[in-house]
Amino acid sequence: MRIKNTELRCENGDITKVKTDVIVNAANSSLLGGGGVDGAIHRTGGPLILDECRKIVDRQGSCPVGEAVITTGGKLPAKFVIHTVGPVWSYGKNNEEEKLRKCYRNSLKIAEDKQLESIAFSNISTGTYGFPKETAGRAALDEVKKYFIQTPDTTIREVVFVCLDDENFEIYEELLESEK
Ligand code: AR6
Repeated sequence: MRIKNTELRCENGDITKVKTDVIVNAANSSLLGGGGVDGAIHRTGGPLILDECRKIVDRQGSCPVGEAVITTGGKLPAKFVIHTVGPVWSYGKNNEEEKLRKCYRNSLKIAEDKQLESIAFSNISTGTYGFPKETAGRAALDEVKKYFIQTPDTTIREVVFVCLDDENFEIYEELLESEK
């Protein structure tokens, strides 16, 4: 789908292979790596990413849920990585959806500040952190759409939702199709 000058689409695959200006990692507050997509990004991107994460933590402390920071992409095809910390799902009792929306909003703001043109999101919080995939997909797409409606002079021309698992991919395909 398209909102003004920005194309929104989904892709089935591994985000470490995606060649957008920036990819968005589903990190944890320590910013020091972990499993899932975080592990894959640090493994493929190499030690420069962790070096920069460490410096950020030394400077400003650990990263709160909903916030985001940017580092080099190291050896990845993407130039940069935005590390954002999604909420752990606790049955919707802890304002998780708003926290997840904040991850998308803050990541877009950081990309915009750097004048980037393309961004790929992983499906934040839908793995280890247990967020229901359909609810997460709807919130993500709605928040991203809202951002572009409210930011008509954006530098971002392309947004890709990269889904490793088929369930997330089908959810995004349907959501994007139904909004065309
Ligand atoms: N490319 C694209 N998507 C991926 C990849 C990949 N290479 N690998 C996994 N996914 P998760 P979370 C998808 O658990 O739920 C980490 O240990 C996966 O299918 O990576 O936010 C962090 O350090 C799922 O849909 O992130 C944190 O401690 C999605 O990425 C914690 O897990 C998110 O799954 C964060 O948990």
